[in-house]
Amino acid sequence: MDNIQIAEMFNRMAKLLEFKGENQFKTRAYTNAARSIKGLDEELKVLYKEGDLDSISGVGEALKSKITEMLETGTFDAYEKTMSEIPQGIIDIMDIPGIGPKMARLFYEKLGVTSVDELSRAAREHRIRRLPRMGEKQEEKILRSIVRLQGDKDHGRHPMALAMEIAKEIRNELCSCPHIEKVTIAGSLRRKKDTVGDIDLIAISSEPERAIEFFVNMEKVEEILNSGTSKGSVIYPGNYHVDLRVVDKEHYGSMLQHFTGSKEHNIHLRKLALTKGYSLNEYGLTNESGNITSCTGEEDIYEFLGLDHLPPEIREDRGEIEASLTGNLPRLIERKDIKGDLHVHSNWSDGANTMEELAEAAIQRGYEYIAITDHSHSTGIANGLSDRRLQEHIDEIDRLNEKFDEIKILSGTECDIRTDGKLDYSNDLLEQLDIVIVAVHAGLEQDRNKMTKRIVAALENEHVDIIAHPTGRKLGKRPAYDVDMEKVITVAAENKKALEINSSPWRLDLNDINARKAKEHGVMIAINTDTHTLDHLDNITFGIDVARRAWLEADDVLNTMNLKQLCSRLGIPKD
Ligand code: DGT
Ligand code: CA
Ligand code: CA
Repeated sequence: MDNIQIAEMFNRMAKLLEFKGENQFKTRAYTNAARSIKGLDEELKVLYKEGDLDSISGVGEALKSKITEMLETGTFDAYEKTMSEIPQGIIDIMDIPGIGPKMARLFYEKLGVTSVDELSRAAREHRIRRLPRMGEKQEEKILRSIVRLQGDKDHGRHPMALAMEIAKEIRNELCSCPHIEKVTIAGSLRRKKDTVGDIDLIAISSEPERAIEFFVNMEKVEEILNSGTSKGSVIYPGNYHVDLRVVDKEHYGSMLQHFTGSKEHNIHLRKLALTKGYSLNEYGLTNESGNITSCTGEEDIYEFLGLDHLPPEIREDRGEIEASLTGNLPRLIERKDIKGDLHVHSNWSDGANTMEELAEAAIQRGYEYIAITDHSHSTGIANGLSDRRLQEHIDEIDRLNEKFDEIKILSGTECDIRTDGKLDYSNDLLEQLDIVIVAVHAGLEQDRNKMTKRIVAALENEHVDIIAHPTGRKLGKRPAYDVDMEKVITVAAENKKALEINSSPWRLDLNDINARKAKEHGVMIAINTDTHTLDHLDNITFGIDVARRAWLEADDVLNTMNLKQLCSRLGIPKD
């Protein structure tokens, strides 16, 4: 242990004692010692080896013996004992910035709060503000800290789209190895989870050691973490942790099934196998007499268990196994179901391309329609359109529609929802548009109540069609703003508005959980790209990934409608 680690452990001990309500002298002894240790020039472990611990000042005898204990064992008895007396959830609460041991104790004693989730619920139910020395401000601050903390949990994870690019690059290189027959992407990346912790690959080879050797020696590998006889792990540029497992043909199916996960899905499958008298692991199904049924394809396992070959995107143990057993599996949406893109920016605001270029690109993708939805004037940096320019925008689209027969260009806006819930354009102006998307771009730090009201107000405007990126999150950059999604979904359902799955790899907003909730409430989803340059149009696949993880079928999605159906839904006059 180095000095910093020892000092941190003392600080932590002081917090634990304070939570327990021990006297101040005892806690202060620990914090003072921690401060002295941080100020030392020499490493304690060196002093200890030289028998010189006595030379440090500001640390009493009792604490010096605890330092010795730490240097010898990595911890000390009193610390372990105190830790075991306090629930982990309370320790997590004390680690939230702005919440110390005293507050954690107050929440525990008055509200029985023993975890971050319980604290979050108490704050949302306004039970915190009623406590002594607390108030509305404090309560909001606590909620914000929790939200931020949850955003930080994503740290170290990678947006799926970026990881996919790296995974494909590695797969291609591995395929050039003469000892490797086939490479498949597994893990959360195969399930298309919005962020992934690492990249998991499975390879078929009859020479596993040589395959692993090839893998760990690839040119771009920065660090070899593990190089074994059937698996290897490396660090790849961009701090990607990559795992490769090598397997013979015979076990490929069970290996792929196992390492695709999710863990929860696998646990459920294993239980199901047990009810049939089999145990299931990465090598296949084993019966009571020890006979292994190896599975060359993963569909063999599902078939054996009486299940459909479940799409990887829904393997999360969120009801997919039950749905398959009862014949209620959804027919998940596919790329070919998409008939157009409803959220696209041109160079009239902050997009890079002309409306014509966008229309051409949409035709190339086989679309029936594309909506040009430039920004409104609040987003000054995005060159948002004034009332007058919006009018010209509409005229320009009319002109272009004369020119193009193969595609319908819808005139739209991505209109700001201001902090008070009002929209940037008047109803008279909105009425002239084919499609109105609204979005929150500023005032993201508003409290839950205000933010929810703000979005609800927009949903209640008769001209609004879609709420774009409804939670405002940006992966690895900022968490969702604080909004009551249940309420937004309910009001969207009442007013027959659609919510967006924004396909930008950095947004993927709504996420899978919220999009599924929306579907369950009968809310239509629009899968949009929010295109700013032509290649963004192809991000639609990432939005479809989210939609599939949300169990969406073609009928749940607005832009699977053909032009005629869409016009009738949006109330666009036929011409
Ligand atoms: P990640 O990497 O955090 O985005 O998520 P995954 O799902 O890729 O997790 P990872 O890389 O730890 O493991 C890959 C798969 O291996 C996982 O989805 C299921 C399987 N697996 C890993 N650990 C366990 C386990 O303890 N039990 C079971 N049943 N399966 C596991
Ligand atoms: Ca993984
Ligand atoms: Ca892994």
